[in-house]
Amino acid sequence: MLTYDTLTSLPADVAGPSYALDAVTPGIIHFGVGNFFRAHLAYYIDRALALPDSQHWGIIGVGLRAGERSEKKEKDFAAQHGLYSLTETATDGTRHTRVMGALRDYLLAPREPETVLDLLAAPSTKIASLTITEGGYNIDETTGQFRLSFPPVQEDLADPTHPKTVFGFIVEGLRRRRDAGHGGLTILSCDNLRQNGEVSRKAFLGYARAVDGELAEWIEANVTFPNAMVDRITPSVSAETAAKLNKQSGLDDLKPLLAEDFTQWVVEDKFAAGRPALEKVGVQFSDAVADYEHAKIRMLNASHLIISAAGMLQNVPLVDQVLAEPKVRQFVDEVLDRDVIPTLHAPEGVDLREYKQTILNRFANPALADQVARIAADSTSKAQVFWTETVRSVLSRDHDHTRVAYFLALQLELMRGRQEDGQSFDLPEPVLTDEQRNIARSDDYRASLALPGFDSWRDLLTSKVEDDIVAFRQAIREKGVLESLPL
Ligand code: CS2
Repeated sequence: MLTYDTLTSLPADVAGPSYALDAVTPGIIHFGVGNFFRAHLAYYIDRALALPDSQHWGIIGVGLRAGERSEKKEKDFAAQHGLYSLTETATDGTRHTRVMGALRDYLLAPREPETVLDLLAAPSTKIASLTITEGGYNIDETTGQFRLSFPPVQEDLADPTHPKTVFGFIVEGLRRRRDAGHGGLTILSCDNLRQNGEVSRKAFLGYARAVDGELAEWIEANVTFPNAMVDRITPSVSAETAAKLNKQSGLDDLKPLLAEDFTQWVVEDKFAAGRPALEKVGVQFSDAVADYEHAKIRMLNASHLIISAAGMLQNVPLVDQVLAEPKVRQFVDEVLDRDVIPTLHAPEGVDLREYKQTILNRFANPALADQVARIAADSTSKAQVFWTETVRSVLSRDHDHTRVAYFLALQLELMRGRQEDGQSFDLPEPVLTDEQRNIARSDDYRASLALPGFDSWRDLLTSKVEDDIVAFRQAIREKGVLESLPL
């Protein structure tokens, strides 16, 4: 097992924290301790902890859901003192393994709600960060408003001092902070959303207003919500991959992690209670985060969705394998060149065609073995976040809508859950009701156009576009993905 004791005898090519772990105190409380967080925010903080006078920026991770998986996580992190190894792999196969020390503790909120609330209220906590997934912000895509009617939110509103949702926890923590005179903090979203800071503001203020108008005003005046673009491909780690990583590194790590060697974080410098010197560890601060976000989400994440739907339908499990098929690569390339790049405003100094090449090369990294099933999960939320502007811009002007219609057909076939060879599969779709899932899985082409995944562009679906989507769905079923791609 990886513990404090093993740090003194790490294998020769494995690096460990260069700062004293027992000198680290918590300054950040993070909700949603998944692989992406461990390879991104925790990676930058690990590097920042090695800077002089920076040891007060340790992270306490919080899990919001009880259950076997979270309990196992809690047990594993406790056994390893929050330590885990991160192996960064480059496309040419070079590897680098490092033990991360930024995560100082992991709490299960349902088990220790008061500890979580005390931490949020503590003056030493300066940042509450989030990776709660694209759909986790509970925003209604048609109205753009926080959904107060969502049952877990209703439960928190009925008893706000005993919260269960992330909104309930943070807002109750902020109430205690205000009452204790401890000042505000920064709510830092690290999720792939357009304007993730603005979305967080809407969500937390939407909830806070429903609890207590004065508290909401205090939050508006004392809490900041920086927008940020986050980027690092972090595959899921199966037991098999974990064993392989341990074999390669020589460690005996319960929670080894794998990521590409590329990483990027562009953030607005709006931190209400200070921040680590992140500019010294590779973070870019910018007032034009939106340009970076739009380019990343509409190019990388949107093409990831094409690849993952194509892979799921063809039963090709890894991203690099799907993209190795020249027709898929050509289709992705054409979507980006013809439908996406013309709608973007390039971030300063960035050439979007070069950016596209970098993305496609990253996808082709075989050492990552990134799973299409990871990306295809929760595709209802993701398609709306990653595709809305592209779909709207293509459908609202006189522009060839063929590729967009094909993507929408692919998306609906993915939600139908049947491979080309007839085998069915089941992916998590947390925002769909059972009834909506049944519609998605049925053969009713028209009814599926009414699913919530289409909310953000339904008003633009002419009968011609709808017919084309249906025709593409039929072609995908009859001929398979590769033979039906409109090239
Ligand atoms: C993926 C992302 O899950 C997804 O939809 O597209 O996790 C992707 O790997 C990251 O955004 C890369 O930064």
